[in-house]
Amino acid sequence: RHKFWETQPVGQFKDIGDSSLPEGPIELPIPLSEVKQEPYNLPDHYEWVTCDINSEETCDEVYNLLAHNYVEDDENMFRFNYSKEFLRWALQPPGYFKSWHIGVRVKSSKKMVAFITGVPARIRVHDEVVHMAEINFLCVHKKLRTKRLAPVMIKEVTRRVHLENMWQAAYTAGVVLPTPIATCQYWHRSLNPKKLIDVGFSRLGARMTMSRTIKLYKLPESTITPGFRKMEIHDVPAVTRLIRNYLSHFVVAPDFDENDVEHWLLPRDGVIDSYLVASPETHEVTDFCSFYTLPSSILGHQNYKILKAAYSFYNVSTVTPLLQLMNDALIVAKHKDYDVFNALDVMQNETFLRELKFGPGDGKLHYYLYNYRIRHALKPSELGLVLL
Ligand code: NHW
Ligand code: EN5
Repeated sequence: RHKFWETQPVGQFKDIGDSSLPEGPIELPIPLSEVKQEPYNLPDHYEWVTCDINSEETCDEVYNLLAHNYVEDDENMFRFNYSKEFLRWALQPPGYFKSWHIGVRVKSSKKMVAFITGVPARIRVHDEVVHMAEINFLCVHKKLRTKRLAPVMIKEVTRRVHLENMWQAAYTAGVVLPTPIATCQYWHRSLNPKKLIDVGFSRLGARMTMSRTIKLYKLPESTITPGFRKMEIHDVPAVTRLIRNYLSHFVVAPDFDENDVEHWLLPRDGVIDSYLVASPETHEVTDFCSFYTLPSSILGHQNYKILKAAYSFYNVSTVTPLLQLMNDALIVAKHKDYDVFNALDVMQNETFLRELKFGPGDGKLHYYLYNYRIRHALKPSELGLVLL
């Protein structure tokens, strides 16, 4: 069934439920001198390129490949449209390796036709902090599909990760592969219901009119929580303390230090938004919420070309109820003209989704680890990790 994945050090379907298998690495590291030193072979006429995402021209090419060939929903109505600024942010966290930003070009024309990336991350699994690669943006041009190029791309990124002495990876996908550590549900909160219905993202509910629907999703003009404000650079130490403590409660979660928090959570226009509440007495940060910006192209619509979506990222509440904190996040997102606010049922998100009028989407997201076995699949609420 899975000619490629059956050959890889990942949990196999046949092993599900086998409690004799140990938790942890499936294969042991080998000496770096024994890691294949040359790139894998590509079909004739194609060549590997290491992408300099800081180059305007390369970033444009990657952006265009993804904007036309990356992930679509199951009915091909929407396609992710990651912005160039977002790609630069996603691909250059502390300690990133340029060699993990891998393109494939046509030799003659130099046209970019495939892409895959890794970025380094420390991810804790139970009590073990593992140095991993987060793999994302695997994309093969529509005209080159089903020619088994993806397995070559995956093997090549694996080789380049090994060359940096890392042996595990984390990734998510909308498709089922051997074998998910968790399966999560996408939820959607309408902010601009009329547009969402017009473009086919959502439907008018039974016994609902447009005006009743607009009223249903109405939000207050301004945020409710006293002291709710944008995160600033001087907040990094306090946010790091808050988030580290919170993430320690999940089975799988990133091990963020101050540099990671500055990179991943400090606000960047049109990329990442973060808000917090600080105690006026102690100045300690008690509550935090964040969302990233990922628009989708609307495929083949007369009037609308882009759906502006916010995706819930990391949220922590210790004083302000999470429900109220997330309601304020919705109010901010509405003000900033997002059409929809998306979230997964990870961490404690289930405690606010229904109450804040999120509805389940038609998409699922499966989480995977490469070369690390977990004995039992996790509930979404045991996951403290959000990938972009
Ligand atoms: S998930 C988004 C993936 N991208 C898209 O869906 C974009 C649109 N689709 C495409 O571009 C986020 C193509 O359909 C792709 C497949 C390129 C997906 N992950 O070349 P073939 C990520 O980026 C397997 C993993 O003929 P294709 C995460 C498939 O099961 N494997 O197919 C990426 C089959 O193997 P099997 C996937 O349609 C994580 C083989 O590919 C997959 O032309 C990568 C068929 O290849 C997916 N999303 O191209 C893994 N989709 O065994 C990282 C299909 O079943 C692992 N396949 O025969 C860790 C590496 C690092 C380790 C470090 C120690
Ligand atoms: C790796 N970083 O299917 C990511 N999205 O539900 C790669 N559905 O937007 C993996 N089909 O349900 C990505 N509207 C996997 C996801 C791929 C994209 C995807 C789903 C997630 C999605 C929308 C639109 C469906 C259009 C037809 C959806 C319903 C919204 C409704 C709002 C009102 C309350 C009920 C729900």
